[in-house]
Amino acid sequence: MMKNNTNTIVAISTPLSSGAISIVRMSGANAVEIADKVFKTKSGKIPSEFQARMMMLGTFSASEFSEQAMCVVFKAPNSYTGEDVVEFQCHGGVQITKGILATLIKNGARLATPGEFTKQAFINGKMALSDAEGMMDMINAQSDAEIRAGYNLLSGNLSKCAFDAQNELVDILSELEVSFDYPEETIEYITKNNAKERLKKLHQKIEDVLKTSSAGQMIKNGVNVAIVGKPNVGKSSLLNRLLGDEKAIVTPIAGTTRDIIEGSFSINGLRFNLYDTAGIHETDDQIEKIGVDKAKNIIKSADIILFVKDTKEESDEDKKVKNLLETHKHIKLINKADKLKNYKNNGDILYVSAINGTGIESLTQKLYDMACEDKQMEGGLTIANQRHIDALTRACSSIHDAIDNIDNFTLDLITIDLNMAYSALGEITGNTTSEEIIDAIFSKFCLGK
Ligand SMILES: Nc1nc2c(ncn2[C@@H]2O[C@H](COP(=O)(O)OP(=O)(O)OP(=O)(O)O)[C@@H](O)[C@H]2O)c(=O)[nH]1
Ligand SMILES: [Mg+2]
Repeated sequence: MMKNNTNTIVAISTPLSSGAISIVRMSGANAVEIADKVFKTKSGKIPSEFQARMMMLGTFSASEFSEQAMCVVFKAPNSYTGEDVVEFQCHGGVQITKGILATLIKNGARLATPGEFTKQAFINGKMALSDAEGMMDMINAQSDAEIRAGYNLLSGNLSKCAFDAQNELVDILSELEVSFDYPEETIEYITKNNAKERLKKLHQKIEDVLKTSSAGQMIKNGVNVAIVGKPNVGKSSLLNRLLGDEKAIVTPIAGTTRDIIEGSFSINGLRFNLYDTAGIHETDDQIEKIGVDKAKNIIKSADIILFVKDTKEESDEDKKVKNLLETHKHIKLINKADKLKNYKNNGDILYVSAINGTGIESLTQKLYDMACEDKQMEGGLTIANQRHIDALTRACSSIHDAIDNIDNFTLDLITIDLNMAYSALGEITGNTTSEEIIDAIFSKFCLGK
């Protein structure tokens, strides 16, 4: 682990705009000493005399002004960063907050870089690398499912799995080493077989985590749904109904939509990205033609397609659209159900009305079920971060090589495989990770975190 640095860092931890309160956070060996120079309670107490984690009211003496503020001291190691931390809560004006920051810098603190508080927490063993990334995912989350996935990372589910795997590798390696020191063949045979079994189990465990990646990526990126069909069947009306917003222009004129109209909404906390497209048909209109091409392209990248018609009959145009969908996950809809007298949903076709909302609930349920099928959504941990996926994939493949090599090769070679697996896992836990990777991760954090 890296050497603890004694720099005291400071940053504004809340968004810099006028609000009710702002928080300025300072962390490092001199944090309390610096705070002593600028903050005093009415009865004359200074931060070094405060009880830890007790919020105190007092006066902050900035260079240009004095301000009534709250101050709380966290003593190392019981703080976010693991160092002494002092936080000031002040009135949320931009100038006040900047003034407090400037005063602390003047008194010896240094402006933190983005993510530096969390990096310090990592350096002091407060969290593993993947935990810190989970925190960032939570902060940037756009749906409930994303928050849940981020929380799972932050609570250490992935790092625990990677730490356990690293320990198991060390254990297996040391057993193998001992057996190679004892040249009796039976011992070596038993140990090798035992190691092989353990490695196979470990491989399976990591593969199980990798299996959650498709669900994880779906949670992170949302499910892409394209609405396609011939002109005037009500695609844009459906988009508006699903979004609960009049986002797309709707008219009785065929060929209203030309550009792709996008919008996102959630079903059970999972984000769906909708794409409304131009009605697909043969046309001489130059602009509409471009729209039709765009629609055809978006079909290729969609996860699910809503194929919309407005009658049961299938026109030649419908057939053309249908041909584009054969290999895609899709839901067949007949819209304008409000105009129909007798209809019955069957497993294949869903009747809906964008105008009065009939069938929309069944549609969202079907979308959700379809998005989640073949995906491991339960069990908490889902991984979505490409960095984690790459690291686990490499760990798996090195363990696989070790299993293949164990019977026929020397200990040196197996050691190389197992070390490679260990380092790959280290990219998740933070053991053995290069400084560049660590810097790259924390630089993506916001300032003051
Ligand atoms: N009765 C009824 N009319 C609908 C329904 N949905 C759409 N419409 C009408 O159908 C016409 C076309 O609707 P749009 O949503 O613009 O259809 P579109 O498929 O986006 O059409 P293009 O963009 O031209 O391809 C409009 O007059 C809508 O009011 C519905 O559920 N019931
Ligand atoms: Mg339209």
